[in-house]
Amino acid sequence: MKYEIYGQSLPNIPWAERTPGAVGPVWRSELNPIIKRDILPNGNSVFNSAAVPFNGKFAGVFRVDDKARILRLHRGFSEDGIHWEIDPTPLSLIGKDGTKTMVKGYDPRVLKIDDTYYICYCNCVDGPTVALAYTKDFVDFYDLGNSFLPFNRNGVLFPRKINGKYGLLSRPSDNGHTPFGDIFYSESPDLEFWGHHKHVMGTTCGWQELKIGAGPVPIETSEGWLLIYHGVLLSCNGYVYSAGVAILDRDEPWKVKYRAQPYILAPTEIYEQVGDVPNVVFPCAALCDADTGRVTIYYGGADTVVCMAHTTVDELIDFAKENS
Ligand code: BMA
Repeated sequence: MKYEIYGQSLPNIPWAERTPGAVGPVWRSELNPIIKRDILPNGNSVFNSAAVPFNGKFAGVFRVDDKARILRLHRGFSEDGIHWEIDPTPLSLIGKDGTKTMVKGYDPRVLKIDDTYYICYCNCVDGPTVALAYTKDFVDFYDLGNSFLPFNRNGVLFPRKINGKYGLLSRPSDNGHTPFGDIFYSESPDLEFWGHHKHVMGTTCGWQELKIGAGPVPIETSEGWLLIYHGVLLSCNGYVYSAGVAILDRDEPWKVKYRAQPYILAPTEIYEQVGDVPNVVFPCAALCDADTGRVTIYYGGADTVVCMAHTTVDELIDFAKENS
């Protein structure tokens, strides 16, 4: 390994070597889509979801749009990170007064800090905005409330405090299918109150000309924070969502060190091109193994299914450096 991942060993990371003939820094799982739209009888689709290592296996929080087309979050469990069982009962959060409320939200990201798993998602109760919740056991989930005023989406927490404060990336937006959007960094002493907002990066051209948003939880490496993000272009047929890679400074993550111009993944497979929203690749989670540098990305395909792709920390960092 050329570069180091500052994180845990994950010898059981779901993994496949590069597919013969695959071009570029990322290769898709040949098992895609790993979760089909009809895994739950009451579900219309399952996509844009997040997995984490949990008790030697894996747990996750899944975006399930139900058959009334209400956006719900569901917990799920897996022995191998590939084959999942999703709880058919949508997640409810326990509020400060002890009452439980079913979440109406989407696009979760999940990470562990100390002994707690945090879920950062888009809450659509009072207009879309970034909200946080936590669990210690994937049984009881607690509400931490909205982090920002509406409208904001694509909230992604950093996995440790930076300069003594928690860090969060987000993308201020509008109430609809926002035709703009840059990534910002915010700080908090307690995960509840956020401020000191700083601009991180904006749109450029081509696949990321219209808006961008953070994807999986950033991966800490010897070169900086590895950020996989999505970018959107407007074609004559609507929005097209692809994924890219950037490296942010470790101590000042609002500073971009490298940012690859070409995408790392774009909707070119049938399960990314055809679905409820065509032409969407939307990464929400990445597992990594500090010993081998392996990285496995979970992403939504066409707002319909969950897919997986593989790469390594060396592939991503070299790609970002060589194509900045
Ligand atoms: C965004 C969100 C994402 C979705 C994308 C493409 O606004 O709703 O969950 O994947 O649009 O439809």
